[in-house]
Amino acid sequence: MTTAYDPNNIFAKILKGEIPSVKLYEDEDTLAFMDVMPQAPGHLLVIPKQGSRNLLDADPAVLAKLIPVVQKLAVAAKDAFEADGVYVAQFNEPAAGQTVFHLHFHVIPRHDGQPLKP
Ligand code: DGP
Repeated sequence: MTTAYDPNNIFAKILKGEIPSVKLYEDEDTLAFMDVMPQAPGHLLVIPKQGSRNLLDADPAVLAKLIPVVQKLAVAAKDAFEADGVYVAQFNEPAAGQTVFHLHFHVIPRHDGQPLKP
């Protein structure tokens, strides 16, 4: 069973400007901003403007616009933080660690020697 999208989730409020965020990138379909609880310096989040609870209910057409932005920002974050790699992750439903129920991708620059679990 699929749980309905809640339009009052935190990231929906960020999209509406009801909660402040440090914005990094915005276009017609996508917003990227800094994670308020970073796992490492440069930890950012990329979200679609269209409301999807997570990857499981996302429209593939939305993903087709979102993923190139994730890629672009992963490259930019790696360069900006002189990282050795970039961790890109997203979680679906509480059992998998999801806490904010608006689809988002974590982009986290990683350096050699850091523990792999963010
Ligand atoms: P997840 O576990 O994948 O649902 O991660 C949600 C992330 O959202 C977590 O890393 C912390 C971040 N987060 C939670 N509340 C806020 C907020 O109000 N602003 C910002 N920028 N990030 C938030």
